[in-house]
Formats: sequence, structure tokens, C-alpha cells
Amino acid sequence: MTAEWWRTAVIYQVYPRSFADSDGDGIGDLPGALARIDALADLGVDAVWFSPFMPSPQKDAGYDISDYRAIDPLFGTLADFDAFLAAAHERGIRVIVDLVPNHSSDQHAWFQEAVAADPGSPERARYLFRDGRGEGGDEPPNNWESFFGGSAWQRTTLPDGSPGQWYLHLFDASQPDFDWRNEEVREEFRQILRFWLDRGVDGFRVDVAHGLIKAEGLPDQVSAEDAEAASAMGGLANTAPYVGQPEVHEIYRDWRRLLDEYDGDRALCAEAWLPTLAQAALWVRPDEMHQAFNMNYLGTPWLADRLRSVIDESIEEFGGVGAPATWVLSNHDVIRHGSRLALPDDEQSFGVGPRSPHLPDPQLSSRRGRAATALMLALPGSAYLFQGEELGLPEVIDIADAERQDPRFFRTNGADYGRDGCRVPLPWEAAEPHAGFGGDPWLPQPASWAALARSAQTSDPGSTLSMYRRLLALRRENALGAGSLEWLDEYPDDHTLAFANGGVAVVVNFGDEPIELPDGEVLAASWPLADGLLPPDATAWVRA
Ligand code: TEU
Repeated sequence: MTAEWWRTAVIYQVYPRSFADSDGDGIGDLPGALARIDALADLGVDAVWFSPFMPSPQKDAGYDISDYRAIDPLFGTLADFDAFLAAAHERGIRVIVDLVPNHSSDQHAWFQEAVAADPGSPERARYLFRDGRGEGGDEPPNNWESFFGGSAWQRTTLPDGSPGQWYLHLFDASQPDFDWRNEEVREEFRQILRFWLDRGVDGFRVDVAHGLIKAEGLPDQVSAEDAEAASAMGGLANTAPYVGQPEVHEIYRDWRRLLDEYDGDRALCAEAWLPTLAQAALWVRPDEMHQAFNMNYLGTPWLADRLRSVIDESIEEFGGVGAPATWVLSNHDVIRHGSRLALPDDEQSFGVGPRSPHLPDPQLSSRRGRAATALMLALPGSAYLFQGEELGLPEVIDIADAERQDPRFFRTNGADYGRDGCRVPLPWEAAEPHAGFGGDPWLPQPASWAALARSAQTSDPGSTLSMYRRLLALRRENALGAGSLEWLDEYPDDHTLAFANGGVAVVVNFGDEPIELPDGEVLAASWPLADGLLPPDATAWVRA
């Protein structure tokens, strides 16, 4: 592979608990992933990102880590990981692992020591313990809310049963936040990075990369309205006191220096949810991370003008700091993109379930999902795929409340369905029990998924899987990742996007009527053409 593989790579997210189960416990594992590695090679991806597989009580599906230098027995052993890594490298596939530095599990040895130690002790100083406010310290130390709902503070209980200090958790109460102003925490994570780099990983996806540093003094969050008023008066616009604090960049500069000591082009990718692309670009300045997820692109609805602006802005902002633009439509935190793009714009976050006001139409989901992918894979830069999107899996809506697992569902008392609907285990073999996933899956698979199994799609030229394979092969042959984008303005219509990337012209139809394609060989189409015309909610690639 060429130098700086991450500038153009297509990176496939393996969510290990839902990928492939080798031991029949209903939870995917590393030997299961290894047994299916040729499906990834055959798809044509450049790299795999593994969501966390470290030891964890699994309160947040593995994003609550109790030991950063081992593998949870649910998923296998370090030897299983080494075997996967070697097999991937043999096939020219890079492997990046998930690093979760913002918080640990409450079962991590450090947190257990902290709870057992006194207020003000060095053990407590690794996390964010504070006295409560109000009489008897009964009120949380500030007004911050957890991303999963409710207060971001949990009170501890002393051995005699009386209430003690509070600790900060931006996510579940089982995920206490580290204090990244503490040098001991920084040194520990340098060692963790080295542990995985020494094993040969190609890089890290860095969880919650926007949030490690909290504003000094942990001030109350100003409400959006107050912030707006302040900014109208010439004051500072609101940013949450735990998002994008300037000192967070020192940490990534330090990590970059550490990665640069290693050979082989290792990369850091920021999972940073930030209000603007201009802010996201700060994470990928030349001495910081290599890539940042483009959450602004992911959050853009299926509208030609909005997509055109976000594409332009992405190329400009990331390009402005010498970083590749990145693209992503799906991951384990959001509604699967076909289903999402078929929902009203204001119902595309926080999950969808049986009581949601609107449910996505399956046909429209399928058309838009495929069209959006064919648009994304033609863009220059690096793209992320989430396991199962290559099978056209829809969001699973019919999950009974009793079967749901996401802490977001529980912390909002079911007001948000949360993320289980995109996490349902993959179907591999149409004719096997549990569609060949392995044991009885930890989230129920719809019966209809047998028809979407990889085995049912693999030799069907019209399947979503065949479309992904073809697009990835064409993307590689035409070096689209390293290309550049030029809008084709002979399509002035509001309902069309058209651009050229090198020798490939790409046309996307957002309207209700079929449209004409430019002259030339049609290389790929996300939906069958009708009389040579591109139907609504479809994308075509044409040899220009
Ligand atoms: O998500 C970070 C994050 O900020 C999420 O709250 C995100 O905004 C939300 O899930 C969108 O619906 C990361 C992981 O990707 C997620 O799975 C973890 O739950 C979270 O960190 C805590 O580790």
C-alpha cells in the first residue's frame, strides 16, 4: 500500500458483539471475525476498525472498559486478536482499535481504589470527584447532563451507608470520567497506546475526542438561550464546558509525537462531535490526529443543496489544514442510514421504535440508502462503513422494550429508543439458524433477515452487496479517494447533484422524476435505470 493509507482508505467498522459468533453464546467474538475475514477482503475494504473488545462489564456494549490491555473473555484472547491482525495484514487490510480515554468502567481498578480512598486523595484525583452543592452536599456539583439523559453526577455512598462525594459521568453512571488534567492519567494512556502499537495495530479510533478536558472549575453549563443573548451582547457564544476545550489539543499533540516514533504509518481518528466542520478541522491540524469523523456529513438530511454545501465545506475545512476529508453515513450510534434518510428531518436522532411518530418506508429506505452510499463512495478522501450496511440492513424497529439494552433507552425512561436498532447481529447464511450468526443473538434478528444474508446476496448482481463490491472496486481502479471533485453545473436543477471525480461523473437524483444521464458508459447505478433514465432516489456513476 502507498504511504499515508489513511488519506484515501475505506475503513469498515466491526462491532464485534454483532459480527460473527464462533462459540454459540449469542455474542460475536474475535475467532468469529477471523473465520469471516475473507468476506471483508472480498468486499474490498482497506482497513477494519474494531469497536472495543477489552474487558468490560458491558454496561455500554464495551465502551465501559475495566482493563485497557486485555481482551474480554466474551470476545476471546490476546492471541485471538494477534491472529486476526496477522490474517488481516496478510490480506493487505489495516486494523485500528477503539481507544476509550474519556472514561473507564466503574469496575476499573483505579475507580475501585478511588471510591475506597478519601476525598482529596491521589486515587480520587484520577477521576472527577467533587463535593455536592447545597445543604449536606445533596445537590450535584453543577448542572451538567449526561449524554444518555439525567444528571452527569452520581453520588457515592460511604461504607457506613451515609452519602459521600459525587463523581462526574458524561455517559452512564457506570462510566466515570477521568481527570485529564492529571499527569498520571496521561502517562497511563501513553502506555496503553504503546501496548497496542507494539502489538502491531495501525492506529486508533479515539472515542469522545471532543470531551477529555473539562473547563477549569467545572462551571455550570449556560443554557442555549442565555448563551445566544450573551453572544448578541458581544460575549462568547455557548460551547458546553466539556466539549472542545482548547487544552484537549495538547493531549493529541503528545499522542501524535508518540505515534510518530513508530514505523508503518499509524493513524489516529477522532470521534469528535462538534458543532461545525471548522471546529472539527482543529483536531486534524498537522501535528494532531490524522482524521476526524465527519459527523456533520452524517447529520445532513437527503437534500441536494444541504449535501452540496456540507461536501464543499468538508473539503475546504479539512483540506485547509492538510487533512483528508472523511465521510460516514452509519455507525453503531445512529439509525442505519437508509432508514434514517427516509424519516422526517427532525426525527433522525436518538433511535426509532414501534411508538415513534413516523416509521421509515422500506422501499424508500432501500433506495435512499443505496443512493447515499453511491454518492459517498465517489467522494475524494476516506470513508467509513458500518458492518451490515453492505447488506442493506435496515434499522430494526420491532425490538420489545424488555429486549432493549442501550443505557440511553433506560436513562431517558424509554423516551429515546436509543441505538439497539442498528446493533442487531449480522445475517450470514440464509438457510442456517440465526441466519448463520452463531448462537441465539443478544438482540433478536428479524425473521426477514434471512433474505438479506450474505449468502443470499453474494451471487445476485442486483444485490446491495454486489453494489458495494462494485463501487469499492471502481473507487480503487479510478483512484477516487485521491481524486478531486468538480461540480457539473449543466445540472442546475435543485433536485440533482452532479460532479466529476477524475474520469467518473456522478449524478444523484433527489427529485420525483427520472432524469437523463450524461453520455458515456454507465459504470454503476444504485437502482436499475428505466429506459436509460436515472430514477428518483438513485445515484449513477458514468465514465465521463
Ligand atoms: O459516543 C460518543 C458520543 O458523544 C455519543 O453520545 C453520541 O453523541 C451518541 O451516541 C449519538 O447518538 C461514543 C461511542 O461511539 C458510543 O457508543 C459510546 O456510548 C460513548 O462514546 C461512550 O463511550
